[in-house]
Amino acid sequence: MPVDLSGTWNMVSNENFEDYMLALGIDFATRKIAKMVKPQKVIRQNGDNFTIRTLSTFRNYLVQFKVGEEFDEDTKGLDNRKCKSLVTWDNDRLTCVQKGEKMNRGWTHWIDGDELHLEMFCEGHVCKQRFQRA
Ligand code: 1AG
Repeated sequence: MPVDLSGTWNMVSNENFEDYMLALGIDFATRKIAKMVKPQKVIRQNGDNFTIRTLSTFRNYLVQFKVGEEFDEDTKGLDNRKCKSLVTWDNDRLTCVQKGEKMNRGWTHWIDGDELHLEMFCEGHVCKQRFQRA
């Protein structure tokens, strides 16, 4: 049985987000606002089916997928690109590869103690976020 990431999680730290956004080509004004917000993750894990909502006062983002099945992702409201995304379990880490215009792009979620971790990476830049249960 894989771990269960389900729940409502509040961001408690956000390292290197600016670099990650720069790698994605996010404009100055958007970056200034985006780095101020503390998003909440609302994750629903039902077997291999996931719904992950990232909610904030500025933007919201929704992604739904089945582990092991490639899907078309439109990062609407973020960098507005189209990706072929594939999420798999790497031991207890839920890992997404986002194939598209940007090289080496993706993210990894895992739980350590009572915290949810997220690393988002793009072209060698890594943003590290931690969340605690709401
Ligand atoms: C994600 O999380 C994306 C979640 O896939 C959003 C996190 C970073 C934003 C990415 C690029 C920055 C572009 C624009 C900034 C605008 C708003 C940022 C703050 C609000 C976020 C909605 C991985 C995983 C599954 O949890 O989605």
